[in-house]
Amino acid sequence: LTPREESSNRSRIARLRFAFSELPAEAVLVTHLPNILYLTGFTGSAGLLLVEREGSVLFIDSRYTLQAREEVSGADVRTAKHGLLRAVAERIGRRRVRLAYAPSQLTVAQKTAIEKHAGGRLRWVPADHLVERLRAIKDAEELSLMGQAARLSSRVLEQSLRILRPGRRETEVAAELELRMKRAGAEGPSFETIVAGGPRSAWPHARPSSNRLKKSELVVLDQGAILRSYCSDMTRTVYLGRSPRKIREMYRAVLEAQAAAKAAVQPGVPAEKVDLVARRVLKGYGLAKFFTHSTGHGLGLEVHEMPRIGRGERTVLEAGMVITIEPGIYIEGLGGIRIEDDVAVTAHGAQDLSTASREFLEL
Ligand SMILES: [Mn+2]
Repeated sequence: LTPREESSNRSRIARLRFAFSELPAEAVLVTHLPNILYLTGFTGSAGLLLVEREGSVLFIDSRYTLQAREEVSGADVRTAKHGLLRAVAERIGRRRVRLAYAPSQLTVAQKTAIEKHAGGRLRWVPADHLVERLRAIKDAEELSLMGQAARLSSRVLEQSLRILRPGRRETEVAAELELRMKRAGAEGPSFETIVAGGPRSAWPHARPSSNRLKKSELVVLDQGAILRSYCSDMTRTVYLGRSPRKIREMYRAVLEAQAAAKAAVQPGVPAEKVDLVARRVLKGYGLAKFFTHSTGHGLGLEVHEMPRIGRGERTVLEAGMVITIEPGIYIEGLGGIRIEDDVAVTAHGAQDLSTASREFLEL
């Protein structure tokens, strides 16, 4: 742990305290693991973080004692003997505590177990997104890591194009992409790699199947890597063989929509505006009805996080956010075209983190 990492965890917890100082609460229970990672550095698969006005305690089980000693800073670590929920409840004890929690990240069973073991003077204060709002704005070190993750994905995708040919199974290509990511230093894929050929490319979230790629088909490749806990997410669409003009025109329309959406990215702009700009371009080509998902999403420790770049999303873009811009069109029977990049919001607009070529490739 570097001194810089230690001080950054402390300041993140300090910012969380500031955020909940506006709530009628003495403490926040953090249950969502990516939030715990963000605040303390802990990468384990189980833990609960209690942030109080004065101190913070991360409760773990004995599997993680050594790991937490190495990873955690900014919070005290306690190894719970009789379960994490009971340890949290015992810490609260008979005190009269108003405890903030995220309703979408605590089950009814967990809540009941804490109540059972606490002294009965516990009050719950629902508060979603306290940590997620902090996470949406990346610091310089996070931006640097995300740039590296995006470049890694870009290189892996470009290098893997040469194995794309008729006869290859979708699963085989996906496995190759994931292997290359790890060889390039990634911890793993940030989601199950999508390789979808022909009519299946019209399924925006197709899982790779045992189908073999065929000549004269579109292939959508959507992949991301995790590098030092940060995700990338990038999509390219290629054609196997010489494409009909209609497909090339559709590709150009999607690329134009993506460029227009990127150009609309500015601090102060509501996220829904960026989505609207992409949609308007596709509308001009009569393709808007085939664009069936949002234009993008925030990216960071999780592959989907705040803000959503879609209809009705009023969140205002701020410098330091990292988002995807990924318009796509999906036509039943024919296939899909999606072009996705990761961009950082800067004072001067969108800065591309993904570096792979966006030119339409006919392989
Ligand atoms: Mn995405």
